[in-house]
Amino acid sequence: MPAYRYPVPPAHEITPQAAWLNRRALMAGLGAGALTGWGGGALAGLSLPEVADWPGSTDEALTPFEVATNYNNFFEFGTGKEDPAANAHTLRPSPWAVEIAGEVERPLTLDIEDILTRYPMEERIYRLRCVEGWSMVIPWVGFPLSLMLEDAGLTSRAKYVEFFTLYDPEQMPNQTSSILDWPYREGLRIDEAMHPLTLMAVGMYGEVMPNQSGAPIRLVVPWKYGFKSIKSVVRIDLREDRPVSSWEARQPREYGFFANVNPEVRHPRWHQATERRLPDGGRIRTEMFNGYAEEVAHLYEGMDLTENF
Ligand SMILES: Nc1nc2c(c(=O)[nH]1)N[C@H]1C(S)=C(S)[C@@H](COP(=O)(O)O)O[C@H]1N2
Ligand SMILES: [Mo]
Repeated sequence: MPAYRYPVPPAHEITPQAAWLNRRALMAGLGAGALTGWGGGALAGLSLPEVADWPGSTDEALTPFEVATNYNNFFEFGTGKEDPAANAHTLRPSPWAVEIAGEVERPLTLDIEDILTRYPMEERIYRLRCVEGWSMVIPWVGFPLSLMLEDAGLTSRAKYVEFFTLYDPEQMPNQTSSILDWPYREGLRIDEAMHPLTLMAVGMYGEVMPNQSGAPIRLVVPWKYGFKSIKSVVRIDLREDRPVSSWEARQPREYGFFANVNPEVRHPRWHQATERRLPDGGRIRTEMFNGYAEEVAHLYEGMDLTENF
């Protein structure tokens, strides 16, 4: 387990949030566990095995866990940043299975319990940057997606990967709204999916994944805008043709397929040259590929990134 300590947020940061949580708890008649999300996988009986340290982690200060789990985008539970923490207690992370199908030699269905013991787990501290202009630094627990794809065996026609979130309005109440075309869908090119930085995460801050952060298993692609990192994945489909993500389908001018963090490509609504590192609000420069250019720039050689944004 990690040798460092998680930063304890100063009182002025935690107090308003704690007060807010207490108010929500009283209103909803729920315990704080359900609200912070630690009731999710933990209450469902999931636990993490041994977790190894990963040498590539950033040494930037971690975003306090209270902030990372109470300021989320997870539209299945509402469009407000506090909605997922307040509402995601209806998600049941176990039983849960992930299906790998399409252009594979051995279609696979893996229970989350199998996944937790089958793959070597690492703690990787990555930056996460949302296209809206905020960013965090999060210690994920997970394993390379490539390991799962290799288990299924790719056919020569496997050129793209499509991911699907669970569709179940009973567990994800905002799926009754038409804000997005459900289930949430995302896609990667096969070389992006097989890249060693591309992670399937099953936990964060040394614990099983909180519901609002995408329990029990989510994608994390650190060089792309946050929306590519699809939460609560149930299906992974290998395909020959390029999939269309939920966001791209809704607004193709704003959400490109590649969604690489790129300070030089403007977004119609949000500034991309700098970002606000949560929680203190200071703005810092956004780096090309979110600081992972050395590892991933070669994937896009010869592509016009203004056109393929
Ligand atoms: N299923 C699903 N996955 C999702 C989203 C969503 O609304 N639904 N939001 C995305 C966006 S916009 C971001 S920025 C990240 C946020 O992840 P976090 O809550 O762990 O910070 O999740 C992404 N994955
Ligand atoms: Mo986002």
